[in-house]
This record gives sequence, structure tokens and C-alpha cells, in this order.
Amino acid sequence: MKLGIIGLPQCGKTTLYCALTHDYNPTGQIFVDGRAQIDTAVVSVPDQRIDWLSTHYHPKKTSYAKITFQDISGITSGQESFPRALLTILSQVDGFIHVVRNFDDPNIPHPMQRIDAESDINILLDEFTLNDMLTVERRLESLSSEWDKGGGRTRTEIEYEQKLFEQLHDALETDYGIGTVHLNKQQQKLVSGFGFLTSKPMLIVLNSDDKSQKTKNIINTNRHETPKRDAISLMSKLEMEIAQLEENDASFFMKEYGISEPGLDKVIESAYKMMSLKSFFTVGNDEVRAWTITDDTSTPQAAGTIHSDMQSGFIRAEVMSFADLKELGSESSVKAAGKWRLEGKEYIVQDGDIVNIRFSPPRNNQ
Ligand SMILES: Nc1nc2c(ncn2[C@@H]2O[C@H](COP(=O)(O)OP(=O)(O)OP(=O)(O)O)[C@@H](O)[C@H]2O)c(=O)[nH]1
Ligand SMILES: [Mg+2]
Repeated sequence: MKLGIIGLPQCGKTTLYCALTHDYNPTGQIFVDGRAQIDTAVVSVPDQRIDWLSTHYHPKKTSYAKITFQDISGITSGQESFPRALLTILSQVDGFIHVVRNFDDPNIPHPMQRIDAESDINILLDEFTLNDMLTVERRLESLSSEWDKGGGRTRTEIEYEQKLFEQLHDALETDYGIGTVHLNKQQQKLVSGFGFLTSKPMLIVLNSDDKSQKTKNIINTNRHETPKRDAISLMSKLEMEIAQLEENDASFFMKEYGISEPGLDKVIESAYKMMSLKSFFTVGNDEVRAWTITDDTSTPQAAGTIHSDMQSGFIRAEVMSFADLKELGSESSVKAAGKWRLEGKEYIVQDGDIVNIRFSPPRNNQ
């Protein structure tokens, strides 16, 4: 999963990125040719269940689920549209972490010379809407010329797509954008290549400091009350400083500032919830590993996240839940209690399932 850290200039994106990744690599400029500067890091998703499984199975390797964070600079307001390269980067992430400035510091310029988190959120949402609108309009134009020219696809097919894009256009005229439009499988296929910005989940991070205003009212505004948007408040600068400390010192400072869990845990937890993500596990002597899936993933689809051969040759899945294993202490006790199951293709994998895929390997053609 790839999350792009975005926000207006100087709002604290790189500071948050450093806090989350324990990395330090400042970005900020846009290259002369208009390409946005991005920095990428892969982070393990902390999960105490994996820690427990690793102690239980003593595998050669323990692998946590991974999240890729990208520090994406170069978003400003008032342009006609985002440069193409920036738009491509934005359209390829699975979700956004939208950093919003909520700290006052006369030494750090704000592009609008004021501190107003809610307006900043709306500026960026408007930019996203504008860019999606341009993409939709361009598509409608090319569909209409396809219609005029004839040949290729049938008129019914073109008309179906036109109706869909008109519906997206209408949605962009509301506060929520494309994210709330319900699409069937065929429609999802037609829009999947466009990577619409307003359709992606967005976690708003109010970058605050200990003097910042209370943030509840900002978080609760209507425009963000869609299933795919959520907001949290973090002190990124402090979190970045803490991330650079030894463990003992870090927990001392966290207590001192009343921070109950590291920023990374808070961001990941909120992102998983917002995106309805779940983890399932594979276990054995070689490796204990966590895998990330979405809410309604079936057993063959889950198998496919491990390897495509496991999906195509899927037979059944052996499943037990982490909670049962932890409670009963061993696989054999889980079996004895009748809580170890064989599941078919219809089963929807649950968060915390420990899964072993039975599959027939593909035949070698040679
Ligand atoms: N006082 C204060 N300063 C902060 C806070 N968070 C970030 N800063 C400072 O704000 C400045 C900008 O932070 P960056 O993280 O570089 O912001 P950015 O969004 O990456 O900036 P660009 O990439 O240039 O758009 C830096 O000097 C940070 O140290 C905060 O909570 N309080
Ligand atoms: Mg930066």
C-alpha cells in the first residue's frame, strides 16, 4: 500500500514523513522541468500479533506488513491544473495523508499569510476537484469525438461511458467529489485507469504544536464526513524529534507531552480504519508474515496477494483465528476445539485469520 503525504507548501509534510520513517531527506523544490520532488520510504506496520506469532513459531524470518510513504511536494493553489508529472504521481497512490498547518510560527511563512486549517483543507480539496473535473471533461470530449467518428466500439458502449462520466461530473459539483459515487464492477473498470484524486481515501493530519487551537470543530466539518476521509491531530515536529531518540528517552518524552502512542502507530491505525484494511497471517518454520487486504477479500484473492499461482490454482484455505491460537496455545488445541476450518472460495478472509492456502501448482508447459 502506498500513501502520499501532501499539503500546501511549508505545512510540515517532510517533518511528518521523517517522524513516520525515521528518515531525513528534505524535499521542497520543484525541478526546473516541472517534475515534483518526491521521497519514498517503506515502513513496517507495527503489529503485536506478529510479535506473538514470531515468538510462538520461531521462524527463520519475521515479516511485517509494509506501507510505502511518499513525501510529495509541489502542490500549490491557483494553478490552472497540476503539472502532468505531479498528477501522475498523485494518481498512483492508494490514499493521501493530507498535512494541514495548525501551528503558529512567525519564522515559517504560510502561502496565504494566515493560519486557518479549515480553509487550507478546502483549498487543497478544491484543487483536487478542479483537476478531476478537467480529466472528466477531457474524457467526455474524446468520447464525443469517438461517437462522431464511429467504428471501433458500439454506440451503446460509448453512450454507457458518457453517462458514467456525466455522473462523475455531477458528483464533482458537490462537496464530496467522486469518492461517494457508487460504481458497479463494469464502471469501476472504466474509471480505474484515471486515478481520480477525489475518489481516494484521505487522512487529514492537523500538524499542531502544544500551543495549537483545539481541533475538534475542524475535524467535524461536513465535507470530511465521508467514509473514506478521517482526521487526526499530531505534533509532527515533536514526533520527529522523538523518533530520533533512544527508546527509553523516547518514552520519557512521550509521557511528558501526554502522547500515548507513536505517530506512526496512530497514522497507520487511522489509515487502516479509513481504508477498511485488514491483516491476515501466514505462519511456519520459515516465515511468519502479515499481509494486507481490503474489507471484502475472498480466500482466492487473499491467496493472490501471496502469489498469483496460489490464486489461479486455489483449492481450499486452512484457517484459524489468531485469537483462538493465542487463547488455546497451539494448533493442535485449536483443532481439538473444532476451531480450525477448511474454507472454500466464497469465504471472506477476516482480520487476524491465520491462513494456509492449498493449491495446485501450474503445470509446466515445456
Ligand atoms: N513551530 C513549528 N514548526 C514546525 C512544526 N512542524 C513543522 N515545522 C517547521 O516548519 C518548516 C516547514 O516544515 P517542512 O516539514 O519542511 O514542510 P514541508 O511541507 O515539507 O515544506 P515544503 O516541502 O517546502 O512544501 C520547518 O522549518 C519545520 O521545522 C510545528 O509543529 N511547529
Ligand atoms: Mg518538504
